[in-house]
Amino acid sequence: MCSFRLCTQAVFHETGFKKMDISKAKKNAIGRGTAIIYDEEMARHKLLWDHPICSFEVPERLTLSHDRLKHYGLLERCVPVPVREATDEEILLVHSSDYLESVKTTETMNTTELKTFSDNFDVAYFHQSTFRCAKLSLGATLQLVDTVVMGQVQNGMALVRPPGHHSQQNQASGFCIFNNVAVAAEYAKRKHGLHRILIVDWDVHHGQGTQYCFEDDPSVLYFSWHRYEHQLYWPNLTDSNFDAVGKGKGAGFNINVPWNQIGMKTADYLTAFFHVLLPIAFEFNPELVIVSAGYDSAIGDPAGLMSSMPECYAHLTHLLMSLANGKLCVVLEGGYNVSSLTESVCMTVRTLLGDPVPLIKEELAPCLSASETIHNVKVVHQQYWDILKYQDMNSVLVPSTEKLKEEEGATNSLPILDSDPAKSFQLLMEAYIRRILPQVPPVRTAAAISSIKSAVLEKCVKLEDKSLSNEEITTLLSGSDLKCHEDETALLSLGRICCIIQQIIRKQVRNGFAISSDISLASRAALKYSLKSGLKRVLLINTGNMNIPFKSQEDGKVLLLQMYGKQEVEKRTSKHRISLNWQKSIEYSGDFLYALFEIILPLAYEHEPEFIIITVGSENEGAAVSQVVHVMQGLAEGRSLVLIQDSEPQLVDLIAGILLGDVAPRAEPYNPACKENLSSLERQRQELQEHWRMLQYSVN
Ligand code: X5A
Ligand code: ZN
Repeated sequence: MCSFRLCTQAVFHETGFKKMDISKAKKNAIGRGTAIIYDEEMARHKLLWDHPICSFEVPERLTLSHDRLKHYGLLERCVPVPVREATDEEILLVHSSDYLESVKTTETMNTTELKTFSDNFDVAYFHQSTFRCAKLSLGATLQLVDTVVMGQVQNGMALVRPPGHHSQQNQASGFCIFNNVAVAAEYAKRKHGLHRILIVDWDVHHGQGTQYCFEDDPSVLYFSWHRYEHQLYWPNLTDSNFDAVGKGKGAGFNINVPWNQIGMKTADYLTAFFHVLLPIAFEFNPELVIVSAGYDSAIGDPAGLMSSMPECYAHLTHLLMSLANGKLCVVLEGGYNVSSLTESVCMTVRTLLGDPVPLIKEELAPCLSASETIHNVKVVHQQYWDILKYQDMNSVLVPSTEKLKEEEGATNSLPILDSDPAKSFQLLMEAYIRRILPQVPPVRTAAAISSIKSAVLEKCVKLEDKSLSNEEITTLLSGSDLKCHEDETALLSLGRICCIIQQIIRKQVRNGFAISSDISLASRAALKYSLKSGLKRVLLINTGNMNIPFKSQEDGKVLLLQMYGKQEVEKRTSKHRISLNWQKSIEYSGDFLYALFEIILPLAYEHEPEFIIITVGSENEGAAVSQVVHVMQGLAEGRSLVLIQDSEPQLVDLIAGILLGDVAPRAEPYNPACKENLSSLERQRQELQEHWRMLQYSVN
């Protein structure tokens, strides 16, 4: 994969910013901020005897994550929120009073007594400070929920230990004392009156404790992926398999994605998001999202043995920020390779703060075993979710992994550079992060508009007016387009668009938008200009219904996704020109969400664009368009240009806000999908999956 390069061909003349205060635009005060909740007292809890497994869960996991946030200057950009102790009443929302009383007694135990007490549980250890730390860990999580739900911050992360998701009503388990996230969800229901909460558990272990709490509760949707290996991996429960879908009224509200192989990477995780979690989550339409954020699913973890790099968590976080009006609470669970853990925590917080999401450097295709798992999850959940209903899934597949294991041998081997494996891993990780971290452009959003009329637009930088030179006109415009040659206003507007693209390529500006009287012309010119400037892969998403002519020599460089309107049949010769053939304008409904998450987003990821152009035509619903614009910011390090038809002025503030980092509005109520559209989309996905691996999840 080639990396994005600065434009070296000085074909086009210099363009600059109009004199204005860039420092003002820099602040761009996005949302309401990101909370960070931490107290080093939670580092007191530690193992007092030898234990081969418990020795992973060390205090440094917390202190070094905090140090790393400081190192990157992320900590000072967050809103610090103090921790507090959870009350007995709060603990009892999930746990029994017998269990609470027995944990209380550990405060005065000696080491021998603590060890005997710990041996009652399936992998857990207690220290004299454990009860206090577990109350702080839970209290920190509740503080986070309070600040996010009450709107004092947009989102946030609680850096806590001990972790929570294995803990159950009557027992500690897997290093967990109280189930922080489960209590938090229950608390959000009782104290804040929430009706729909989504828990996303990206820890590599199954949060069986959380599953047991909400199995029959349709108000809490629990999603967990986990290392499973046909039940050979801890906690070795059939309850962790894909067919545990929830019980009674809660049937369909428990989603398990059991990985039957180690070595899962970003593409596998994204495939689970695109084809399972996101469609269902958008149909569920949560009011709050809580993440059981374990980073033992990342590369280098001695427990997980998975392969995803830290930037994976930037993508996962970004995608979840499009739900629940951006109300996102991230709560630390596992993660036992300290370098991998701390970098991944930083990726998460950086994304919560609205920084650009790094490009993915790994192969973007799921492995066969992941595809099989995802297929099976979809089969069992199809009956519960409208958005999956019309997919042609047939029956549960028998996983082929046993056979594959013999053929391939071990899938996971880490490069070791030093005699001290932890140190060599740390060096490797740091070098890698330096390479992939996107440069943050000084200006967030540039606007090609003639005048600034609203508070949102005030936060954008307006570019200097610049008409096109004759040379540029002949390079950018061809055939019938040349007639706009005479039109000063049209040339001025194209000049502004080229200027934005140039500044985006030079990393002076992250993204931009333009209002145009002819977006078909504008998008052709923008496409040409970006390819001329040396960009290798551009994604053009056309939400309107105008036709954009496509040159065969651009094939492979440009992926054109046309959302609605008719496509000329003879043009259907390229896998890079895709039309969803929608017969109505896009609106925020089940079929739109299906198209966005199960087709457009996977295709966009697999194309690996360096730049994205989105055209917004007439009659499209703001909520839908802003969702498209928001999710696309996760690609191409956020380098994107939105072209808005001048007949749609009401969309300008909304789109400018999204580009500046606002969250996309949640549509209420959920608008069910139209059966015909879903079936037609599913037919198209099946046709396209022959050419696009990110669309493959069924292996028939
Ligand atoms: C929170 C967490 C892991 C327990 C592993 C026990 N626990 N074998 O990651
Ligand atoms: Zn874990």
